[in-house]
Amino acid sequence: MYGLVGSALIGVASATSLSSLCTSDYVTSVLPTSADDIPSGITIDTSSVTASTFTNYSVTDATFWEDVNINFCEISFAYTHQNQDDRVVVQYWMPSPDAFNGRFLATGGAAYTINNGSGGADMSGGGSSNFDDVVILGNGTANWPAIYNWGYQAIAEMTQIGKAFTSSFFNSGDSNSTDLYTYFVGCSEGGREAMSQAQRAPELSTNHLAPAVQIQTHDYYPPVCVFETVLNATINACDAMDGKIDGVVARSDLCLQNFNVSSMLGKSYYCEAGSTSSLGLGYGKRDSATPVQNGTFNEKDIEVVQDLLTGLKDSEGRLVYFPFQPAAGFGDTTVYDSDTDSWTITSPDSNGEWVTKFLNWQNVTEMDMYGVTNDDLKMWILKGMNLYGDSLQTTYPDLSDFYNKGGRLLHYHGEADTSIPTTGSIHYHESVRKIMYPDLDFETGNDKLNDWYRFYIVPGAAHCAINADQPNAGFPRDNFALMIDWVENSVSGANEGEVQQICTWPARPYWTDNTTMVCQQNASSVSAML
Ligand SMILES: *[C@@H]1O[C@H](CO)[C@@H](O)[C@H](O)[C@H]1NC(C)=O
Ligand SMILES: *[C@@H]1O[C@H](CO)[C@@H](O)[C@H](O)[C@H]1NC(C)=O
Ligand SMILES: *[C@@H]1O[C@H](CO)[C@@H](O)[C@H](O)[C@H]1NC(C)=O
Ligand SMILES: *[C@@H]1O[C@H](CO)[C@@H](O)[C@H](O)[C@H]1NC(C)=O
Ligand SMILES: *[C@@H]1O[C@H](CO)[C@@H](O)[C@H](O)[C@H]1NC(C)=O
Ligand SMILES: *[C@@H]1O[C@H](CO)[C@@H](O)[C@H](O)[C@H]1NC(C)=O
Ligand SMILES: *[C@@H]1O[C@H](CO)[C@@H](O)[C@H](O)[C@H]1NC(C)=O
Ligand SMILES: *[C@@H]1O[C@H](CO)[C@@H](O)[C@H](O)[C@H]1NC(C)=O
Ligand SMILES: *[C@@H]1O[C@H](CO)[C@@H](O)[C@H](O)[C@H]1NC(C)=O
Ligand SMILES: *[C@@H]1O[C@H](CO)[C@@H](O)[C@H](O)[C@H]1NC(C)=O
Ligand SMILES: [Ca+2]
Repeated sequence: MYGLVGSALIGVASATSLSSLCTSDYVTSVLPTSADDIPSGITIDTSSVTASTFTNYSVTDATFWEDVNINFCEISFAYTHQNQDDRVVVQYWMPSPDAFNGRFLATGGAAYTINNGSGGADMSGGGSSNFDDVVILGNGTANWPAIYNWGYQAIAEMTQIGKAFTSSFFNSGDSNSTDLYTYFVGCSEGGREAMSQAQRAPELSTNHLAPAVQIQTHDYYPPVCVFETVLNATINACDAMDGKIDGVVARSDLCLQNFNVSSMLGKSYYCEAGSTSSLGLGYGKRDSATPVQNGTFNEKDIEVVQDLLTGLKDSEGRLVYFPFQPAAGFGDTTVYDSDTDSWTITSPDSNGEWVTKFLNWQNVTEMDMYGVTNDDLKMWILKGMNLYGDSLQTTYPDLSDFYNKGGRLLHYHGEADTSIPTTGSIHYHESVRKIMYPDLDFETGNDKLNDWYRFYIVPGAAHCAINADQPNAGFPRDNFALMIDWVENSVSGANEGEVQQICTWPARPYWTDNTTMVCQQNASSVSAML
């Protein structure tokens, strides 16, 4: 795990006073040990402390931060849980005392790591920070302590220990850990971690397999150029629907209502040999040995594409999980197999492990997709929700505790995410509104909710990233600064409902004269996104 203390936005100043505190002796002397400060049953290993000073460290091209140079002391130490043969390593970055501004920030991980990996969290005693390495103890035996650790406990502990440590490290006399503003920033698995804290405070990984399985169910494998051409045509057709021609589809709701892929029947497609386009292909395997793809859209191509655009359905046609937005792309689709000289579905990669290791508790890394059906996916989705309902799942909608403690949640989702459908986040926001404000209508309930939990759809953004298919679309890298303003300075009023050209859900953007954005709300647009 990995925490960053103070602001990432500090300038380069007074590294001297920092280095005088950045010694393992000093850190060891201020480790929190009081039972009031650290979680019950935890013992910090006082001999495990490391401390090193970083001066003018450059953060560039980061997903969540603007470029910045910072000074900090990188500190790590280990702790154990009573009667458990484990060892957890936490890492914190401390700013110099004059730059410390009373904030504690925890950051999230991605995929099967609980953080960036740099903290080297060892969650089970097995010496690995990758959760898929430790989730089972052997065939048929789940590693429940590691599952709960990963689910929410480790982040909670890192935060509680980190806040107590921060207060004693700076030893400012008038500051204690409850005086610190506490933030969490994360996306993807890191976003799940944020939600896990707000709710006590899993994404349905099975759904990652849906496009490939749906294609297999049709037993017809369109060349990947078909999907690319549909994506390009959709972006072209829907770009102007938001009032601004910029290659960004900021109104996928209108796109869904007004662009019909069947209009592409009989149109031609062409992709050069050997092209390794990244367009809309998710994280699937890419075979650079693809031949020239030159053809015309037939009925089968349209049928498969329509099926993917309308989401995973069971054998009786009932919707199992939401589709991606149109103009997002299709996730993992087809790939050329030069051995058989034919098109086939992509390899499930790490998403298959969710089924083999997490659901079947089998020590298998390469899942066999042959014969897997839509109904199998449905069964696995239900099994995952049942099995991990109180550990990994983050759909609990009652945020009363979080709200009562003054918590504020800023939640966003790329409109062109092809890893996790945008609609999943909208549904979560909706479920919180319905549970927290059951007697208020949609409009009034959302107004109340927006006082402390705001949801933003980021036009054109991909999965926690900018989008090569819609290059003019931005990705918010100033969220943390906005969050600080909202929490500490109660920003609202003048710009309420509009933050840096993003509308607060359920409003959607529209550019009236090609430059001026307004946030508008239409019943049909809301229902098209839900
Ligand atoms: C910090 O590093 C940047 C390059 O990243 C350099 O331009 C700047 O001069 C450095 N500042 C100091 C104080 O060394
Ligand atoms: C995050 O992890 C990557 C890969 O392990 C590493 O190169 C990078 O330096 C890490 N970033 C930070 C901020 O620690
Ligand atoms: C799973 O299999 C791998 C490779 O055979 C082995 O290294 C690992 O120890 C096994 N893990 C468990 C939990 O059995
Ligand atoms: C810590 O700060 C909180 C909030 O200001 C205060 O209520 C509490 O008494 C303080 N605790 C200690 C041990 O000073
Ligand atoms: C789709 O559009 C991109 C960007 O303009 C282009 O590079 C690519 O060749 C197009 N692909 C197809 C199949 O038209
Ligand atoms: C908006 O601006 C772009 C770029 O200047 C231009 O191509 C387009 O025609 C303008 N009008 C509309 C309605 O998008
Ligand atoms: C798209 O057009 C086809 C053929 O005209 C029609 O069957 C289908 O219902 C349309 N789909 C939507 C979502 O309007
Ligand atoms: C694609 O195939 C059609 C029909 O076979 C042919 O007329 C056309 O020239 C081909 N396009 C390219 C770019 O090779
Ligand atoms: C665990 O299960 C897998 C899949 O059935 C099998 O290949 C492997 O040999 C098993 N390992 C042990 C140690 O039984
Ligand atoms: C959506 O609502 C706005 C007013 O908020 C209206 O001007 C616009 O025409 C509506 N658009 C659609 C597609 O209904
Ligand atoms: Ca546009």
